[in-house]
Amino acid sequence: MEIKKLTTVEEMEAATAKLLETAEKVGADTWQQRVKNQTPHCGFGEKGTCCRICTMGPCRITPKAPKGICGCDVHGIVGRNYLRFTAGGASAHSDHGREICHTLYQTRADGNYTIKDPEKLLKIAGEWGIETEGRDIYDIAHEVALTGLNEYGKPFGTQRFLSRAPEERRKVWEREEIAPRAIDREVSTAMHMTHMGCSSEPNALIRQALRSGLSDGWGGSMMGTEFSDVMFGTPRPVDTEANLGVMEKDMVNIIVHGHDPSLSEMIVFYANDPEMIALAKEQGAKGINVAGVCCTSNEVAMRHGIPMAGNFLQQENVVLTGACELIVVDVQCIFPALGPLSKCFHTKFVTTSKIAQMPDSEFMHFTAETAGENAKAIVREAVLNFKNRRPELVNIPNLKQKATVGYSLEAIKKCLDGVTNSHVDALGTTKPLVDCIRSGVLRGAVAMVGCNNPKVRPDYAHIELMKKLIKHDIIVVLSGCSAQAAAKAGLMDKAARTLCGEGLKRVCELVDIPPVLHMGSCVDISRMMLLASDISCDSGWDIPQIPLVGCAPEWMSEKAVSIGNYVVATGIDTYLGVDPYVKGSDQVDGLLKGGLREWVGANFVVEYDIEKLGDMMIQAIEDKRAALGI
Ligand code: BF8
Ligand code: SF4
Repeated sequence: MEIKKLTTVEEMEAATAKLLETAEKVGADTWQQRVKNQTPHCGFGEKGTCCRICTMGPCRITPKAPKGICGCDVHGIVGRNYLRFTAGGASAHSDHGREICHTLYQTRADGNYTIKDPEKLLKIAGEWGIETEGRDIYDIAHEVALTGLNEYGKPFGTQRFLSRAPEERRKVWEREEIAPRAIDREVSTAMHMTHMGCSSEPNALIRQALRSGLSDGWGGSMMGTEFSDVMFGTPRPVDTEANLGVMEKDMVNIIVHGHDPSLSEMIVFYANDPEMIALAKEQGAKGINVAGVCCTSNEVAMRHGIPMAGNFLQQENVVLTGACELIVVDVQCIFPALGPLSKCFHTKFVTTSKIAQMPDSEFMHFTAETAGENAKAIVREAVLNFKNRRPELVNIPNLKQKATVGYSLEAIKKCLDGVTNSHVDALGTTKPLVDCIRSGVLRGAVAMVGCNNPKVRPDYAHIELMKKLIKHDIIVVLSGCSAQAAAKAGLMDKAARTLCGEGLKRVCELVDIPPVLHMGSCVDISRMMLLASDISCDSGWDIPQIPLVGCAPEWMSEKAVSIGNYVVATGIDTYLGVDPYVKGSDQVDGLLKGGLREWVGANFVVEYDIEKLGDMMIQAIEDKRAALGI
């Protein structure tokens, strides 16, 4: 079999270098330049040893000044900073989930948003004890949405979705007093604990970081994922393409960027509207092409096969192609740089959410009630902008790869079911996967997630680690910008199975899957938590025993830290390629990298050397196998 040819990081970098020439020509500012301006970074910030939570400070910890003015030591300061970082991430993910709850509340049979997966809705209603018998599906949806919204502020009890975790795990969370209560309460408690004159004891601070993280992963994010599936369909394998070459020279290019599928779904819908396509043709374009950036891209790729233009550090590149008529964004991971950058081209930069308003953008408020007309107006604006393109600036790199995406947990189980014909229950099972791991055909699994970060050569860590892992018969599940790195390189093409070890290759052939599986956006890491829970139930292994680790080699955001906290608190060791600003305190650092194991059975590992990081993960998986005696 011919070995699959991947797109190399060098090829991607060469394409970027060409685009940077355009940037220079038009006098545009880019992140590559801004990194130079910001380097070296502040050492206090990097170590987490600067406190500015009251105006007696800011206090910076040095050997000469080992305490802040209030007497807080370095461990308290580093721990508080870490907890605030986590709370920022948990709030962002969970607020995304809240928006999705509101959208679910707006669903109507004849409305902008409808129910596409009633089965999933009924399943959740059943789990939550909501009456379904003889009721209209939209009545049920509204009650589920309202119940979900109450998860944010309920005065008593813990998150409803915790019931999906294995019993052992729930006991750990209770024992350690980290079972998450109301989502907003966990964020609020984090902010309160870190107020001047509250907690400065590292154990207490890190415990609350785990709890806030869990309120995200098993609360807000999980609702975001589940209700998105209910409204927009649970992803199933679908073919698409990835990298900047998906932009079309002769078409109107609309880039959707951000996170909330409520917006991107509507844009995709109206980009297919015959009236809009006719208008595009009138303007001299061959049609309308929608492509995505960041997690929004994952959402619409997984459900509609919309091509993925790129990940986080490629967002400026889409504008630099000179072929982007409009870039429409909602929330999170959007560079404010896009405003001034788009002004150097004909590109319209449209912000839509009151949560993310930026200078030099056109604000077109998008709401669930007016979604249809908002989306149509945005698509129309893009189409009418086609004529303003400056042909001399157009340069679309000739880079793209095929990808099969859409491996929700349900889809993975269905694929496995198809092979074994087990049909153990209607919803499928992970037992065939467990059998493969038990027999050693697969050594284990890695959940690779997260961003790009200029501190790591962009995409290099993701791609190199994936190549290494699949060669060792370790299956990789992906989300977020890590997933797009894989797709851009060609690792999500089923033909990439030629790069696997013999065992994984056999599994991929039998099940007809690529060796790295796209599980969705960052809120969809909740899908991975459910996958781990299912494997635990199907195998009888406790989650920390499963030959499974998490990895975020290029992470950068507060959300990523919140995720890291809930992945570790769920019992999955997590390997990072970037430090979470805690080096200033050996106590906090020691807790995260070791002490947590006593609480939750897993911890963080940080290693900048990507080769070593990969070796460590493989070793950890082999150690877990040995401990299980398999
Ligand atoms: O939530 S992986 S850069 S896009 S933070 Fe952002 Fe990071 Fe990408 Fe999605 Ni996740
Ligand atoms: Fe300084 Fe304490 Fe105020 Fe922080 S809370 S800025 S350490 S005085």
